[in-house]
Amino acid sequence: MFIQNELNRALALGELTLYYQPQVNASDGTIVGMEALIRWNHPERGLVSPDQFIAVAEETGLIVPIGAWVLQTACQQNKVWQDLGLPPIRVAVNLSARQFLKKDFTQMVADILEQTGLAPHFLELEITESTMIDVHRASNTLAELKQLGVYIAIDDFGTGYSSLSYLKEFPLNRLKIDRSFVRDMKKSASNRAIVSTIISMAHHLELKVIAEGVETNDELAFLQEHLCEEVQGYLFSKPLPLEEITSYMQEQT
Ligand code: G
Ligand code: G
Ligand code: MN
Ligand code: NA
Repeated sequence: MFIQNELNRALALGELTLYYQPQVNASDGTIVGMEALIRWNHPERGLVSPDQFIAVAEETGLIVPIGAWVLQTACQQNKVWQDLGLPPIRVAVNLSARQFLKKDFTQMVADILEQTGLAPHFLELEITESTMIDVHRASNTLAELKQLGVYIAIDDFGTGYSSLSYLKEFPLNRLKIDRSFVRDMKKSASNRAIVSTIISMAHHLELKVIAEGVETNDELAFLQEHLCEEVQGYLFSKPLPLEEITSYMQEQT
């Protein structure tokens, strides 16, 4: 496909860029993290969303070098924010299964942390339930990452086809409630039931919870009432390019 050759070049030509979206403490509104979200600044097509190229990158294996670039860039940027004197926060990075399940993945993360000087507890890795389907390989990597001291979140929680058994077996830190459940909570009693039940289950398993796609004050109020620790969504900010998110952080402090 056309896009594949172009994607090959995109990394080398510096056309890939990271946007950042704040993750906020639900009770006091302080920024606790930033999710890094990749964009492709295409010379003709403009800003291309990851939905249009991550799948191709996964099929071709290009996700491995692209993913390494994302990790490196996000860790380095978080260190720069800290060096600017901004309050220390986590940076959250999305991972594809293919990238996470590679044999040398933990070593690569360790190398990036060492090279950027970012402390491990300022990095959170977001994996999806589908990454857990290969239980044996996932469990080895998760044990190594816990040893390293980075955090693990399950992204899009509740939308995958995996069983829940991994939740009690693996060293995880956080569930990210998928935005499809947060959306329409006001109208949908089932969505409210799913959201409150995920929070309660997570807390019983000693996991923290972040809700994504929070767009309204009503949604925020419901999540606060149910003791969801963190929130993320357009109510606070959409994903922004580096300069804008840095200004946003400076305004908040
Ligand atoms: O930011 P946006 O809504 O366009 O993201 C769309 C999807 O792309 C989300 O599911 C998100 O997890 C995924 N995504 C964004 N950045 C990355 C990345 O750096 N690596 C991987 N594997 N997926 C990403
Ligand atoms: O799958 P993942 O959680 O990584 O996807 C994050 C995506 O969700 C980003 O592409 C971002 O643009 C999108 N997003 C973030 N906040 C909101 C929101 O409040 N509403 C909607 N509709 N999308 C959001
Ligand atoms: Mn994510
Ligand atoms: Na998600």
